Amino acid sequence: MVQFLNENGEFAVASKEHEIYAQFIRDLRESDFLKFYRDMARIRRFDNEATALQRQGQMGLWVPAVGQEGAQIGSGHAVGPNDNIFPSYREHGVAITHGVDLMSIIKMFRGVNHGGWNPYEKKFHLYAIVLGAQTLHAAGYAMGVNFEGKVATGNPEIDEAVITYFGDGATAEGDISEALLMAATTNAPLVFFCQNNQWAISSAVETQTKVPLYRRGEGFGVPGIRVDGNDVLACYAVTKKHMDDARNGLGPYLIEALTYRIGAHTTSDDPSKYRDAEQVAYWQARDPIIRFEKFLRSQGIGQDFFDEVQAAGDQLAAEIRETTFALPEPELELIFDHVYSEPHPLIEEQRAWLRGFEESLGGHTPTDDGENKVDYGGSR
Ligand SMILES: Cc1ncc(C[n+]2csc(CCOP(=O)(O)OP(=O)(O)O)c2C)c(N)n1
Ligand SMILES: [Mg+2]
Repeated sequence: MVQFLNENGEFAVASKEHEIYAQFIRDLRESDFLKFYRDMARIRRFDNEATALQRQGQMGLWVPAVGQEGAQIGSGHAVGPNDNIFPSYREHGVAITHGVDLMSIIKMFRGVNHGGWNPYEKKFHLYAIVLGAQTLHAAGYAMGVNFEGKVATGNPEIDEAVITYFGDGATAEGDISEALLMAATTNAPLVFFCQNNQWAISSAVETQTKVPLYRRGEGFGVPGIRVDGNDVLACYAVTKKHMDDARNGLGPYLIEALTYRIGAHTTSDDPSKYRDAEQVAYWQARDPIIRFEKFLRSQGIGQDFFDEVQAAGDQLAAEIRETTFALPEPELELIFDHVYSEPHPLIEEQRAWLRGFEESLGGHTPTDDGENKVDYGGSR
C-alpha cells in the first residue's frame, strides 16, 4: 500500500518502488498543501451541516462522506483541466475540486433538481445512484477520447483522460467488470478509482471479494495498486501518476483507496445495528484531516491558519443553512422529467395517475399534513 503520511502525520517513503509517486509530492508547494487542508475541512463542515439539515426535514436524504476526505480531495486535485470525472453519489469532496456549487448537491437531495450543474462545463458528470453504471459511461467516454485522437499527442492542451469513482460493494456489479474489460481491450485512458470504505450499507467488504480489490482488474488486463485513502498526499500522488500515464497512452489503471465510512451509509441508515464501535474508533484515530493537520504543524504552519479555516467553515455553514431554508419545496412531477429525451406513453400514464391521486387527496398531499415536517416558527 502506498502511504506517505503515517497516522502521526510523519512523512516517509517506505520503499524504492514508491519513489515514482513521491516525486509528485516534491513538486507541490506550501500553497498546495494548504489548499488540500482547506478543502478537506470545508467538505467535512459542509457534510455535517447537510446531515443536520436533513434531520430538520430540509432534504429527503443525505449521503455523508465523512472520513473519505483524503481520498476525494487528494485524487480530485490530481485530475487535469481537460479530464472528465464520472462520480458515484458520495463524491462531494471531488465535486468541490472541480468547482461544483455545493448548493447544487443539496438541491439534488432535496429533490428540487437532478443535480443542476453542467457536466460539460465542470467536466464532473452527474451523480449516479445505479451502482457501477457510471463506470460504463466513463469507459465509453474514454473510448471516445481514443477515437478522437486526444491521447499521447504530446500536446497538454489536447490530451485528456477520464476517472471514475465507485465503492467496494459496487465492484460486485457486472457493470464494473464490463467496464474494466472494455477499457483494457481498447487501451482507454481511464483510471478506475475505488473508494474501499469497507462497507456497502450493512455488507462488509470481506463478503464482496476473495481478492484485494486493487487486483480485481488483473484478469481483464488492468493493473492496480492500493493506496492509503486517509493519506491525502498519497491519494494525490498515485492518482496524478496514473492520470498522467493514461493521458500519455498507457491505458487504464485501477486504484483502490483504503478508507473508512465513519458516518452512516445515508441518513436512512443506523450503522450501530451492524458494526462495532471499536472498529469506528480505530478508524477515527486515522482521520485524514487530523493526520494532515499534524503534518502541516510539523512543517511550521501556525494556529492562525487553522483559526482562519475554522472561521471560513462557520461562515460556509451559515450560508448553506440560510440558502437551504429559502429553497422551494420539490415539485413532485419533476421525477418524470429527463427519464426519456422524447415524450413516452408509460411516463405520461404514470404522470396522469399521480395527478389523479393528488386530486383525490383534495389538495392535501401526505407531506402537507405536517406529519413529516418540523415547525420552524416562521424562520424557514
Ligand atoms: C444496481 C444497484 N443495486 C443496488 C443499489 C442499492 N444500493 C445503494 S448504495 C448500496 C451500497 C453500495 O456500497 P459501495 O459500493 O461500497 O459504496 P458506498 O455506499 O460504501 O460508498 C446499495 C446496495 C443501487 N443503488 N444500485
Ligand atoms: Mg463502500
